[in-house]
Amino acid sequence: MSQQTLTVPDIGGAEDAEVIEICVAVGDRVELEQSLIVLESDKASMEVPADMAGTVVDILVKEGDELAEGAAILVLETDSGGAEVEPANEPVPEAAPEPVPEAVAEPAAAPAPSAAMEQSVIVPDIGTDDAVEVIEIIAAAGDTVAEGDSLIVLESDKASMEIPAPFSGALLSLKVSLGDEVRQGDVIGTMQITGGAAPEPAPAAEPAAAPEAASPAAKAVPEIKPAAAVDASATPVSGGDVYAGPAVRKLAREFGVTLENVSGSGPKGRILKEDLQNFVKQSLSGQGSGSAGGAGIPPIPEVDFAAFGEIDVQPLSKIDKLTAENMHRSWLNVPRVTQFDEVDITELEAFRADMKAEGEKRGVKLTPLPFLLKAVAAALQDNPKLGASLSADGESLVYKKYVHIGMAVDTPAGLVVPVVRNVDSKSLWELAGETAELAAKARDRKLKPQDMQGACFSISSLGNIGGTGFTPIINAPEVAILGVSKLAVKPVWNGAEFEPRKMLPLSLAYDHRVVNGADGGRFMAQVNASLVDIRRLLL
Ligand code: CAO
Repeated sequence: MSQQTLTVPDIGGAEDAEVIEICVAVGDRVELEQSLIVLESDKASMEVPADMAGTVVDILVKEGDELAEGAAILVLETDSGGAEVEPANEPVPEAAPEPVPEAVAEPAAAPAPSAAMEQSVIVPDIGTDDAVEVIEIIAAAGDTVAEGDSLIVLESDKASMEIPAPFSGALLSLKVSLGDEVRQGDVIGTMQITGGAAPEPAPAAEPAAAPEAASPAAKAVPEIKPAAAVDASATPVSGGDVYAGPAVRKLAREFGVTLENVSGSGPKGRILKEDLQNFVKQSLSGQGSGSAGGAGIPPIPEVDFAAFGEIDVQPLSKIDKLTAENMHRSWLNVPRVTQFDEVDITELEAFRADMKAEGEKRGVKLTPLPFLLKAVAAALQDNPKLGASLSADGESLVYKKYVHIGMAVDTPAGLVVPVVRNVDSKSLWELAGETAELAAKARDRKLKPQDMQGACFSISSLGNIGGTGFTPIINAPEVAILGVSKLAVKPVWNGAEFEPRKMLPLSLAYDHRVVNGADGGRFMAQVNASLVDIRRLLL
């Protein structure tokens, strides 16, 4: 075992990338490639992965710190049994880096540019082999651009990144549209290079720039030419004269703000996050003071909390922001009814206790959740409206022939809802294993987008946390969700006397445009009956 200090890898030359999230804590076990911190520069946000496995013994940065390549992040007790490990970010001598041409468009895929010639513009190394979506087109065919001016913005699930012009000249064509997916090496356009002299092939990469084997680059930006990715900030980009980084552009999209309407207070008129925030504040207060425009919803007044005592402002995680957006959308769009019930699961609990030893043998814990999934799956098959969705035009109801159920999982980064597929055809043991696996993946941030898609219905179980009942928000376009609260032993009248029974509180929230009270009542009655007597699940 030895201790290693992990440092910031090549992040495209950014000098002041801000730590916006720390993904690990002292004592955590860290696997190779696991995200350690998230950095955000004015061009991109990027996760910095571990380049070795081990246990975190010290964290040397805090949120808000500004870091450059080589800055120490944390100290890791590594797994390498006693042998001294090379410092994380030093190049391995045998694997000396190949000279890297400086131009962004990969010359390997195009002939070396010569004066006034036509050149393809190619997606450079974007830190992933996956296809990445074009979320913004900044330049247009016919524009004259300087080397390093941003042409388009790409967004993966890890980062957004601007693709800069590899040369100065005229953009003859841009072959991508919004929503297209591109990969490293794809041709996205052509340029007529101006300025007479052919661009010089760049000098060999500095040996200090570690090769990937020695130091995996931060997952987001990396090989996009540093000078272009960062120094280009000195030159306003084209595209409606909007001059802003991806983080600001993304925020603007989330707010629905047209950046052309926002004036930038940064160097050379760059639009800063604060400019956008001020713009939104002004728009809201204008709306509040005049005749209520838009949806007519009055804004919540801004309060200076620091005036009343010490405060600590923590940025929301990406998941928190997405959840807030989804919840708000559902809240505003869906007329919701919540219906409550209490289910006697005394027998189910006795069966679960009987199965404990077998579960241990199988290495699976049988919680109430798999029973709930099975009971809901059966009730969905008999009451298919609860698993249907309204079509986008509101003219029809889409019934699904599959039974996929989402389960809300509480994670340190926020609420996520992975989906258990084909619940109707799985055994309780299978469901127990799969739900535990999905919950673990959720907490380790290992879920893929497809793991969270396709549900017909969701279950939100707060049973292990507490509460006697709650009104869950529907995960639209699903039309119903089951909330599960904490089991309590209660006196129940059996016709002759009160006896202690284990009662599980359930709440079914549904979209009243699709599900009426009788539908909801029948569904709930069936779930109830299946949980009271789980033999019904065999019928
Ligand atoms: N009442 C009492 N105890 C319950 C219970 C209930 N309704 N449901 C589960 N438990 C018990 C389990 O039996 C287990 O106890 P034992 O260890 O003694 O067997 C314990 O609570 C822990 O269960 P668990 O949480 O590990 O597993 P689970 O299958 O019950 O739930 C999951 C998995 C992922 C749903 C859960 O961990 C979770 O994240 N819940 C939060 C969901 C959430 O945030 N919902 C809100 C969304 S809306 O804001």
